[in-house]
Amino acid sequence: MRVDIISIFPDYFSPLDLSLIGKARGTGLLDLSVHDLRTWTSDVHRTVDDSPYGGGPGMVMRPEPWAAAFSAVASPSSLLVVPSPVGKPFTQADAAALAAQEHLVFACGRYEGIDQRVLDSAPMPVREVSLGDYVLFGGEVAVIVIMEAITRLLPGVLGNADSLTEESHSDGLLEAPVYTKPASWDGLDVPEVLRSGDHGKIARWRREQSLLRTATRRPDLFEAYPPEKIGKLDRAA
Ligand code: 6GU
Repeated sequence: MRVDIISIFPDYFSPLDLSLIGKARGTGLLDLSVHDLRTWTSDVHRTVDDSPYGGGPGMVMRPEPWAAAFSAVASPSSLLVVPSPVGKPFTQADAAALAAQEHLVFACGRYEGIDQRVLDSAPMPVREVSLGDYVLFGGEVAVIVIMEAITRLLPGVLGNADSLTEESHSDGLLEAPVYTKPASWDGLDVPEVLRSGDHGKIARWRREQSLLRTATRRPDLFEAYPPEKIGKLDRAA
């Protein structure tokens, strides 16, 4: 997969050299480039922003550098991803959809945002995504988050593909709690069932914990979970 990130703070993206994303880049599974938006300015001050029409606080990113940047790095078959607090909430399903794309372009807005005409006239499809109901300084950290969510879904990045199907949000539920050695620690024991060796019983316990956790912590997810799937657990148990 090819990814181009455009930002006025390219240094923000040094974490993408590390760990599993760095490894995916090293092995060629991920072809990632970071670009300084100011590359595509033409004035001596390398201006990227100006005051908002209609008044109000802060500054807005001017359209010209963005248009020039898209001409240089994108094509009509690219997908433009714009992190923004006014975007659609980013979910695991969105991560999977983005991971299936051949080429992503991320446009990191700063200040009060990017001139709307940039998104309305972009020469490729555009997705505005939000990480949640709060405001960040800019899209940079959001892009790092989104890249983590995407990269771990790329075929060949994770050794064990089961960890993708059995994790939180893969089936609309939160995952059950996990434990490792020692079996007894600080007076606290690992649940007996997990040490029983009975794989059917373990699967039922995990499923029950998963439903319980989701119902108590995320009633919104639990409400959206198909009731007939809960019934299936009862029959299995
Ligand atoms: Cl994706 N970007 C910005 N700038 N702020 C946000 C956000 C994204 N998600 C929540 N707040």
